[in-house]
Amino acid sequence: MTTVLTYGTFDLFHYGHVRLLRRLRDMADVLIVGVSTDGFNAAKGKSSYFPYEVRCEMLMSCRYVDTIIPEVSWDQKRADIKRHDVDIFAMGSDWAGKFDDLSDLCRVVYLPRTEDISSTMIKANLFRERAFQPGAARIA
Ligand code: C2G
Repeated sequence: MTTVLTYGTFDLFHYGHVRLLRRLRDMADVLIVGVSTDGFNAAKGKSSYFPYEVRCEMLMSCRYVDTIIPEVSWDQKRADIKRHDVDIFAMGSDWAGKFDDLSDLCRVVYLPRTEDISSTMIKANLFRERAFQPGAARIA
């Protein structure tokens, strides 16, 4: 059984995320996704529109995702790879080369990003159309 692991914020879940997750799931039997917590995002200098729990809820609804784990630090990847017996660590190509140090533990691959879509782009376009007010998320 082949296990693949990836990490990300996955805010405003969009088709760029879906196409990555689908390709990853096609490579393996199990896809584990490390979702950045709100606290870790702050450490990354990122803020997400949806809170961690909602981002996890949307990812768990995705047919390609088998397991979700919290991503709380840059340094947890080695331990996660060992704990979950990961065969492949994979990220989109915007991270190319950044995690090659993990190649002593498992295969490391970077898949081409989907062009012309990102959470930042979505927010910028909605803001420009005055359809997006920062902090407007109201989770029922
Ligand atoms: N991605 C993609 N195509 C896009 C947008 C994103 O393939 N159009 C990929 C990214 O390359 C990444 C994953 O989707 O592999 C998640 O992207 P983000 O949510 O932006 O995650 P990021 O902030 O890059 O956090 O420790 C790693 C970090 O947690 C990654």
